[in-house]
Amino acid sequence: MLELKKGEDILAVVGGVTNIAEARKVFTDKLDTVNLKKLSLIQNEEALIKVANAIMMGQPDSVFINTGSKEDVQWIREYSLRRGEERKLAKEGHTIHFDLPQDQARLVNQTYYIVNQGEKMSSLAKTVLRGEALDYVKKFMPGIMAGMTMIVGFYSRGPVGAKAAIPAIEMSSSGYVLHSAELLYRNCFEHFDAEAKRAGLFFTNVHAQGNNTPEDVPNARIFMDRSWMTTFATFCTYAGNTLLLKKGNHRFSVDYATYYKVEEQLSEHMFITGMTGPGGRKTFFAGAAPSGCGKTTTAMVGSDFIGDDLAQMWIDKNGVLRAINPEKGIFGIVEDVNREGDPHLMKCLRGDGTEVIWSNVLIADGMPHWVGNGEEHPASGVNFQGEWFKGKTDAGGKPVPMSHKNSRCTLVASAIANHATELSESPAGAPVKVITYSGRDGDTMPPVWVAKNANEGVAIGASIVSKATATEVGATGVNRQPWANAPFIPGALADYMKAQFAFFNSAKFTDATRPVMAGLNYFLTSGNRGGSGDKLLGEKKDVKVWLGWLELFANGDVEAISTPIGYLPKYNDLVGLFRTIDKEYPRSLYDQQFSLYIDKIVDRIDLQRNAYSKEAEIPATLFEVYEKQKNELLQLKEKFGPIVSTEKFV
Ligand code: SPV
Ligand code: MN
Repeated sequence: MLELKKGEDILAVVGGVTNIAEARKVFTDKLDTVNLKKLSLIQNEEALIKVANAIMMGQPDSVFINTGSKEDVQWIREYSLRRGEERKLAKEGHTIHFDLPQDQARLVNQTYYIVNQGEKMSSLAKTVLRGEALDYVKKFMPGIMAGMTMIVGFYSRGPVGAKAAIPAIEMSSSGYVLHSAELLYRNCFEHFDAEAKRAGLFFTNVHAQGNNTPEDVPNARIFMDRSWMTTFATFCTYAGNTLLLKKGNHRFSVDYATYYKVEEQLSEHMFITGMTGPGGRKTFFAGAAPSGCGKTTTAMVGSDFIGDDLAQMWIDKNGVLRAINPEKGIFGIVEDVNREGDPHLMKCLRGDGTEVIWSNVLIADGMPHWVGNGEEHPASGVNFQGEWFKGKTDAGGKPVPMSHKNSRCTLVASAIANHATELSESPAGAPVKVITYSGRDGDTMPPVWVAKNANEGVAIGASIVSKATATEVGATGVNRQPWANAPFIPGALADYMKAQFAFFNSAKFTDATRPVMAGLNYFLTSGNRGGSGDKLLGEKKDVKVWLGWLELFANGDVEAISTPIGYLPKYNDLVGLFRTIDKEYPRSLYDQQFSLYIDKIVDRIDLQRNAYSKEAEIPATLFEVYEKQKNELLQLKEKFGPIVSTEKFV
């Protein structure tokens, strides 16, 4: 359940501005004539009252209205440099931003949904009652922007006019946050009023870093007020915690789709990319993967890359699934980004002409360096922890890597050579034919498998697992990662799942347009498949083969092998695809990758079934899919033993 505008609007309570006349008074008192004039172009009263309340709460020394003009964006860059939030690097347009050592990833233990008494939430979500959140904001946020400028930006999460695009306001005392917003989101200053009217809502984000000292970080909070679609972020700078246009507003979009747009829209943690098939045909994919599991790399393998993190989807009047990227840039992990696996991205990072904000990498002689870049490494430099030198160890004697595992680069997506810029900006969205779900699964599922119907497809999404990654502070162990979206699903998982079943079974799809739904897994290790050691059975660039095979399958160009878990590729079809990436593909490797390891799969089904049994009101369909697959797998085992190669199915 989600009831909008329920309970007190914390921003309004603390700011104290209740009507447009008061808001205008705040503006004449606090804004200089230039910024007052800029703001006069925004007429949406609700939005203006939000801005006035943020000013009254934060008490900045001045307010800067960012219209997205060249001059305004340049002012933001300079403000960030002036305040030391970013520093210039040797390459033109490159800067470095360091987050505090305590603030290198999403602060999951300090991130809360603000809820009203009695609201049902995801069992994976941390919540705080409205009253407690109000107490926090009252205590820590009044005057938090003193001595600083509050920058206000108006953005569209998606191409202006697209059915699933929602506008948002970002207000922050950080130049780095607004500079990042300019690279990652579409400034829609001129269209904000019209977009807020068309969409029927907008999101509001307020961030203040305070003094940005390690002592403050324990007081940091990332609050998302579901009912008022407003976020508050304090005492931190990591963009995943502060630029809440990204994951904060993604969570609101998930909520909105789940409760207000059932069967109409989905909001997913997915890349969007296009593959070119025979005869130049383009087939578009949207794919989920948990944070830190190679989503950016997969997206960039496509010939027509659109987005690497988020997707807003709907079904058009012809029954075609459409997807837009709410973002226009990349906030990508750089560890292991190198020329071999990520040639296009590397060209932007090491070439000239692309504006890049680096975060938390090593800087030596004005150049950024990071682990896994495939280059010579400097003997020393400066990173987020200060001086670094080869052989540096921590207090426990453990080697200190030169860059943080979650160090990132921020740049516009259109700088990437294979970016489909025109289609990305089209409000019609990209026509998506294939949905993929992947995790980080060392021992169970094959590299690619296709659901036989929408229900099995939803079950694949519900069953993603992944090892903990460096994108969250304090996360360890193996995690269930439903739809790779679980950290961003505010409401009950059952509600989200119902919305998935409703969407993918929608009668608006035809047999020809209903998307193919598939699982992907690049993380099988040799040791788990009859070999030895932790070595992966594949390599990064094989992604192109798995997506390439799905491209052929989705267009009816190849037949597949029917198994209890879904359709698997035939060996001969893969051999040809491997040849396109200059690789031999031995039959023995295929057998290792695609034989069904029945005990493992059954264990996985049991793990998921047990976990979901504890969750209230999960649709019976999920358990039916698990039950059917398990029974068929056990029958197979009886006939052929615990490891069943694909030959057994012909
Ligand atoms: C992720 O961790 O999934 C990201 C970066 O895309 S963050 O903004 O931290 O969410
Ligand atoms: Mn992400």
